[in-house]
Amino acid sequence: MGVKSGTWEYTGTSIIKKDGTHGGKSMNLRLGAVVLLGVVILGLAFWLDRQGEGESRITVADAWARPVPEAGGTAAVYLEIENGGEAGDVLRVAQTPVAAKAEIHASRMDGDIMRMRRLDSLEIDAGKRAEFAPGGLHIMLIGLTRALEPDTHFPLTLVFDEAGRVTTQVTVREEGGAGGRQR
Ligand SMILES: [Cu+2]
Repeated sequence: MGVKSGTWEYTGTSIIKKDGTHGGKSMNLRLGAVVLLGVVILGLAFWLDRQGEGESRITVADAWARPVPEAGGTAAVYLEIENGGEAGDVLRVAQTPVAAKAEIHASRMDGDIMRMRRLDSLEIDAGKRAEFAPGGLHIMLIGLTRALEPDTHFPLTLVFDEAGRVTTQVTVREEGGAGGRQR
């Protein structure tokens, strides 16, 4: 049942003028136009918002690690992370089935001693590239579950705030060895 007020009756879906003139139909059209305009404005606002925010677009390439003869030890994975998107992103977590734990590490020289420390996260700004290379950033694999045989591969998953999970194949090889850089 509708709600009566004066000469108008609100039926829930349309407003009909009770004296039977064509007023009801034009009200209906006007209401429809207002709703449509609202939808268009909302859609536009959402689209503009997405444009402003942009998106991160993460690619991981050239992942490699030196061979390790037996399980139980550690290994370092080197790779390149590129953010070709419009927004920055943050690397938080690394996972691989070949190690109990994978951490983000940064090395630096302290006098003659190479020291490394664990990073909780690594920011990669829009349009920037992070190079993980010997003597610098690396993914530290701790507690290898198996040996890393030369010329084999294993999966490594990196988890980013925006891009989510990105899995890459790590090539086991000597530095600058056969296979070289690959895309
Ligand atoms: Cu390390």
